[in-house]
Amino acid sequence: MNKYKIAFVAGVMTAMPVASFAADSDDPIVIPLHNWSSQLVMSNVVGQIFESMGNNVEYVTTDSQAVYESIRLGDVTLGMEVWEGAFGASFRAALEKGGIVDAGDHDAVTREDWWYPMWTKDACPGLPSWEALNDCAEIFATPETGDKGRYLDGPVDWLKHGKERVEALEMDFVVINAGSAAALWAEIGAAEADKKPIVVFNWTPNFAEAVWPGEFVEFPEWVDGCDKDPAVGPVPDALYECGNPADGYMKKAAWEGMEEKWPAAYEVLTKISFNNAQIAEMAVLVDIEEMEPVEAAEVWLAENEDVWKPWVN
Ligand code: TMO
Repeated sequence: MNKYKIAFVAGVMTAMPVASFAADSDDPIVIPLHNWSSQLVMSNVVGQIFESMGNNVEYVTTDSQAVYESIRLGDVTLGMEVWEGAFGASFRAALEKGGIVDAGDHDAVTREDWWYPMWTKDACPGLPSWEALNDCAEIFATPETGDKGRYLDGPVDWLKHGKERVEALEMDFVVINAGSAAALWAEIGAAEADKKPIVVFNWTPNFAEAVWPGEFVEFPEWVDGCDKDPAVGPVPDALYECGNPADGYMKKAAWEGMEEKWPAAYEVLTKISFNNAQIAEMAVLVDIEEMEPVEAAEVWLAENEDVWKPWVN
């Protein structure tokens, strides 16, 4: 606490109950950074909002599954993008153990799954059904996959269980994990010139929807427990045969101790809610306009004061 704050607190101490002075700790709020653009921009947006309130912030690059254990233990303070499809299972597991809290939903409705650019449908008109995709498997074959189709899944830490799904549904596909999100965009870009049919992991909200019209493959509809109980879902002895939720949540998560240690920042965190257009725009700033996430966050904050200032005041 600086001298000014001490003098101020002393001056009003007699008039107000002590509890109302509860100030945020000077310790840094630890914000995790992951490997896709909207998360990087949003995390910097929120970090810069906290800094504007006088808080200290530290960023750490972490694995996007292991982070829920780190939040639970208080090593990381919060998470801004808990996507139901990719991280619902890890988040639920951490909630059960304790130490992490659900800090509310964003407005955004999310989906993450197998996806194709629209030209793919010309070569496989039965799409978006997964059975039709499977009947077309050979048009997705590459030297690497022999006579089976190639599906480019996300990086392994997004844990999409593509391999398990292919096995459970007995699909004629080989699942390859991309090394990075950029590898997914490169795959779509390379296929675009001669309209080569491809199927890759993608999600919404994202910048990609503004660049390449496309659709998600329709797998057996998600039912709760499909990833936990083999009896749930259309294949009796399998896990992961369901598609990801078609209208998934995006939540914020926080360490249970955040509310007491940084009450003002925690209150702002609970108010923050981004919609699909805002999250897609954050990705656009990096993936199309080629800004660094820190700079993208500065631009976003400068252009959207009407969105975020009410959360702070
Ligand atoms: C977690 N992600 C949005 C990349 O699917």
